[in-house]
Formats: sequence, C-alpha cells, structure tokens
Amino acid sequence: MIIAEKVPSDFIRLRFATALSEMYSAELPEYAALVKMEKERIYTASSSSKNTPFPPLKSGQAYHGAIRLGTAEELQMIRRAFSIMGLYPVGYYDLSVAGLPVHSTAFRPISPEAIDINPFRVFTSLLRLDMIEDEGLKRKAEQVLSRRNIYSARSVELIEKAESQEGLNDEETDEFVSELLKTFRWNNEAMVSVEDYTFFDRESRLIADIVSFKGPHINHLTVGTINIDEAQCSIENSGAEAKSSIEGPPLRSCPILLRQTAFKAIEEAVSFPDAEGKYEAGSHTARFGEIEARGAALTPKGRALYDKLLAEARENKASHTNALEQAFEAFPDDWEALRVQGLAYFRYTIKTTGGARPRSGDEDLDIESLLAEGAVDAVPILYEDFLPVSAAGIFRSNLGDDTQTYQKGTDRKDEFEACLGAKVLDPFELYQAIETDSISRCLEALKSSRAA
Ligand code: OOG
Ligand code: NI
Repeated sequence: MIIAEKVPSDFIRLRFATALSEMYSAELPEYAALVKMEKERIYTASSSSKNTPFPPLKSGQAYHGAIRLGTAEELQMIRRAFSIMGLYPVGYYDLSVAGLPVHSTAFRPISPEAIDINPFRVFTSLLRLDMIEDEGLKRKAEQVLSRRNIYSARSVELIEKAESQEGLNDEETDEFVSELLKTFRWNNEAMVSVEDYTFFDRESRLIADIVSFKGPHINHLTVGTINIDEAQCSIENSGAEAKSSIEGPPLRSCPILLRQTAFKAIEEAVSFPDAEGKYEAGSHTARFGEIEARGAALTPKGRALYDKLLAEARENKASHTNALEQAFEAFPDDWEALRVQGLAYFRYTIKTTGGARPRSGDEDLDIESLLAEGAVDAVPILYEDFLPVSAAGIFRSNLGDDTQTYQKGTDRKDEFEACLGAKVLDPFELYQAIETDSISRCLEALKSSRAA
C-alpha cells in the first residue's frame, strides 16, 4: 500500500501565501509595483533601524493580508481552512472603539519555528450588523449574505478530508490551495444592483464592500520592508496616493511593535446586475497595498505605556510626526532598559563563544546573574500581531476618511468567539511562554554542563 506523505501545515501555508501573492500581483498591478519597488530598494546606511537585533524582513515578501467576512458561517469555515495551514486565531480586535462596524482576529502561525518557515497571516474581520440602526438596511444585508456561498464545494470537501485524515498530501495540497484561492480572488460582478450598492455605500463604504460581492476578495497584502520611512517617500514619489502618515510608533533606534503605511485603495470597474439580468457599469474602491516594519513585542506594561503615549500624541495639536516623537520621548529607547523595566519580551540564549562559565552554585543559578556574568544573551522577541488603532487608521484611509463613524459599540469578544467556534489565543501569553521557556532551557543546559 502506498501511503502518500502529508505536507506539513507550515508548507501548505507557504504554498498558499505564494499563490495568493502571485494572484494579487496579477489582479492589482499597483501592488505588483509596490513589491518590485521593495525588492529593488537599495538598503543604504540609512536603514531605519540600525540597532535592530531582528533578522531583516525579507524585502518584498507578503507578511500579511486582510479579508472582511459577513457571517458566522463564513468565519467558521475560514477558521477550519486556515488551521490546515497552521494559522490560528490570535487576539481580539474591537474596531467599534474606532466607530467601525467590525471586530477581528489575526490568523497567524504560533511557534517561532512555524513563523520562521513562513510568517504569513491574515487579519480577518467580521461584520457587526448589531451596530447598524437602519432595520431595512440590516435586513437587506442579511438577505444578500444568506444568498452567497463564498467557498467552492470542492474546497469544503478538501477541508473535511484534511480534518478527517489529519492533513493533505502533495496533490491534495495543490488542489486545496487553488480551490481556496477562489474565495480570495477579485470578482468584478457584484451580487447586488447598483441601487442596492449605493444604498449600502451611503450607509458605510465598509458595509458595501462586505455585502455587495460574491466573495471576500483579499483587500490588501502587505510586504515587509526594513526602512519604512524610505518606503513612505518612495510611494509618494512613485505617483501613487500614499497614506498620509505611518501608523504605529515613531522612528526609534530600538524598534517596537509595528509600523505600517500603504498606497490608497484603487477605484476599480465593477458591473452591477439589474432586474432583467443585464449589467450596469460602476466602480468600487477597496483594494490596496501596504508595507510594514516590525519591532519588539511589548509586555502588558509596555503596551499600556504605548497606548498612553499614542493617545497623548493624538491629543497634541502639533503635526502627527512631531507629536508622536515628543510623546515617545517617555518610552525608553534602549534594549537593556526595555528589558530591565519589563516593557518588552526577550528570548534568552546561551552564548556559544566568549561567555564566562557560571560561577554560581546549581541552587542559585538565576537568569539575571547569568546575564551579568556574560553566560547568556537576551534578544527581544519580534511582534507578530496587529494594533487596533493602526488597523482603524488603515481601514479609514482606504474606505475614505468620510466613512461613517458609528456610536462606540461594546466589546463583543464572547460573541465573536461564538461566531468563530473557538476561543482566540492571548498574544501576551504566547510571547510570555517563549520567554519563560527560553529561560528554563538556559538554566537546564547550564546546570547539566556544570554537572558534566
Ligand atoms: C484590515 C485593516 C487592518 C492592519 O494591517 O492593521 C490591517 C482591513 O482593512 O480589512 O490589515
Ligand atoms: Ni494590513
């Protein structure tokens, strides 16, 4: 009997991310141009983060994408599809605090090894019809969403197969990837008439984008860059319309969290069916390209400081960049200070060369004295998640700054998890586990090397 070998989930994700990038580059030439620009960038001494301990992001590689779904069923199926490629829901993002009628999670790889193989993740939002007051519009949106099926029958079969046989072989993986891509592709034939589209769009550009189409076209992919300030200038110089400012923390010598910018969404031709089955020409503006640079993951304490300083900067009347720089003077910009003050997570490793052997006895081996003795190194852990304020800024910049702002909703994490059919993982716990685990490994290894 021939047992076809299963493709490890991290490699299914690698194939999917590669195919998705190819598809999106072909669909949106402006995105292809962004990738090309990043690949060609000559990294001079002006690399924005001279002090970065992180391996450089692979320039031009897609680090994430985003989709917006309409129903719990759509969300549950995407959770099942993503788990086949090693993507799990991490974090809950309540965008209602920014007046947007969606809440979200990030499907991402969890272990450092998996992230190393391919870091690709998908920011996934779910429409919140409970935030909409217009009952007529709500009903119409529900009706349209109940008529669509965003997954091909074959992709569902393959998802079920992968679940029951615990994985997919080489051939099944290729088929799964190409079937699932259909869910993400652009379809310029809308599901609704131009009147209905306009009705939704007047309520909110975001709602029109989620409910008017046959599927949740991927709305952007994000390439990695090691110099986002330079990338922002390149977008401006390329003639594309750039987002007005970089989201996230200011330029620092020790990068933290996530900095992002984008070119604004492109207006694309769409045809809308009328009652006689004929098509009317129109347009829709939703799809864009983004660039990101990542830094250290912050602890809850570091994150609270980040949130406080960001809020301060936003209240300040000075230009965004100046206000941000001023506010963030209060955020230590030195790795050792970030570590000692418990603001960022670190991974501890035993120094392979040059480190003095620990002098302390087995009983009192502790990581601080080992660091002081030079036996171990502490390296910050890269942030793998998103930032709600940044995400809201990105939504708004692409939906048009005039997009409807709703009354602040209430946090509906429980309801989101019920729709998802699973709990979201806590990102802080994931980073903490990496840190704690690295400390135990160092202590264990040094104990046994002393005993030997
Ligand atoms: C998602 C926006 C959030 C990010 O990078 O923060 C996001 C969307 O526009 O659907 O992708
Ligand atoms: Ni994004």
